[in-house]
Formats: sequence, structure tokens, C-alpha cells
Amino acid sequence: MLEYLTQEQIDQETFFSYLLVPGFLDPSETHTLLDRSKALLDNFNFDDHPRTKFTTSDEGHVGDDYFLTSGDKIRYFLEEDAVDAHGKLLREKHKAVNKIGHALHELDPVFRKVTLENERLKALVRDLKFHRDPVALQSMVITKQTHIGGEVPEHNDSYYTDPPTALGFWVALEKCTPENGALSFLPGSHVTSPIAKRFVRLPGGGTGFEALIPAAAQEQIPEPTGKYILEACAPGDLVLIHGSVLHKSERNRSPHTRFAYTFHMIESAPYAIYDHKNWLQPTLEMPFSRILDVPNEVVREPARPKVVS
Ligand SMILES: O=C(O)CCC(=O)C(=O)O
Repeated sequence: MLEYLTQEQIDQETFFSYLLVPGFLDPSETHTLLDRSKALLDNFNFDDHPRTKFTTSDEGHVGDDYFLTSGDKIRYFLEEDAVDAHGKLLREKHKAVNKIGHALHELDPVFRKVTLENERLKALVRDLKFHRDPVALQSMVITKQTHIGGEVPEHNDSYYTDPPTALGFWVALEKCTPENGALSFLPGSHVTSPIAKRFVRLPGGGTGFEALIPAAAQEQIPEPTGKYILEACAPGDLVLIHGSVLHKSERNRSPHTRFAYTFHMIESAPYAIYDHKNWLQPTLEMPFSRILDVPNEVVREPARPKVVS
């Protein structure tokens, strides 16, 4: 018996790739999260900041201590174009931050309420049956600032566990349009595009990408086919993103910000093994947060993505 989703939503062709759930947060909840995000930006102290920028490109992904120890904190990451080569801020500080992360769901009462203390979310997770005993591991507010909001290149999120089990929860806090960098998805790519690399801590320090299949075999992987679907969203809409589905968002060249709250959920042991090389590691003080009071008895197949090793 379904508690939150409808059978029609589950029967949608793209259900295992991604699912748009309109109006998951009501207008008052959405406003509260947006206001809180703006208050956090007001708290940002640029003078004490180590100038960490955020980019998801292969070359530029941040790997410094400020980033690597942010899993149990609320920290700020700058838009690439907000600071010049000498570290000088090129715009007001609250318009310079690309994202705030990574423990909002644990540490901030407002975000905690919609994530860990949200009966609607638990009902949705029970309906999805993507995991037996899911945990939330990191959360972010992504602001996509006006005019310079960074592009997020094509990627998937499923590199945390063996087997891959990530599921992204992404909630629009503002209107998302083609102009301000709405997300787009390649349906079916969770099956057709194997996960070839994952983002890890490197033995010599910092972070980088580790190949999951040999370089020669990688060359044999066909280019993803099919057409990206851009999902314009209204404030409060939720998009569930299968951890292996390819998705991306364009640079925000518009005069409108595009605030969104997102967190990732994974399966926990013994159903999946969390890799010690992942950039994000739980701490004794802050283990990953359980979502369900009683684990799901069954999972929905084929929720599990294609595994490549
Ligand atoms: O918000 C965006 O533009 C990108 C989000 C994303 O890629 C993710 O949550 O995995």
C-alpha cells in the first residue's frame, strides 16, 4: 500500500532514472528554508575564509582541508568567478557563495526538520523502496548565483557504496528555469552509462578521480545516447535523482538566483559497504543519519544500478 506516492508516479517511464514530485514542500516550508539559507549567507565571514571555491569538473574539484573536513560542519564554498586571482572578492559576500554544506541536515534545526524529522519524507522513502535501511550522508544548499552561478557538468552521484546505492533528493527553493540553470537528466543512463570513475581521497592528500574500469575499457564505453530532459521546477518541487543517472545544470547567466536544497541518501551496512576512500567520512560524533525507524523489508528491483568493476 502506498503512503505518499501515487501508482501513476511509480509507473512513469523515467521512475528509475528520476522523478519530479511537485509540491513536496508547501510554500511556508519552502520560504522557511529559503530564508534560513539567506540568513546563513549573512553569517558567512569572508575574511576568515580559506578561499575554497567549488567546481565539479575533473581538474578543479576542491580537495583541501576546509572541504575534506566539512562533512560534519556548515561551511561555505565560493563561486569560481566570485574572487579574482589575488583572492579579492568581486561581489558582495552573500552573492559570492556557490554552496553551503555538508551537515545542514544534522546541525541546522530548520533543515533537520524537513530531512530527518519529516514524516512525509519517511513515507516517500517507504514507497520508493530503493533502500532497506537508508542513511542521509551529506546536504547542501546550492545557490547558483546570478550571472556567475557555476555550471555543473554531466555526472552521476553513485560512487559512495558497493554496490552503488545513492539517491539524490533535490528540492527547488526558487523557480528553476532554463535561464537560471534548471537541472536536466538523461533518462535511462543509470543502465546504459556505467559508472567509470569515482571521486576519492588520494593517498598523497587531496582528492581526485579513481578509475573503476581500466582506461582501455573506458574507451570502449559508448557515448551516452538519448536526449537530456530539462525539468523546470516550481519552489517546493522535489526531484529524486537515481545515483547512476547522468544529470547536469548550465551556468546561471540570468539575473535570478536558483536556490535549491539537496541531500544524498545511501544504503547502509550490511546491505552496502561504504568505501573508506570516499572524500566524505562519517565521524564517531556524527555517524550518517538513519532515515527510517523500521527498515524496509524489500527493495524495488531494478533500483540497483549497473555495477562495473
Ligand atoms: O543543483 C545543481 O545544479 C546540481 C545538483 C547536482 O548535480 C546534484 O545534486 O547531484
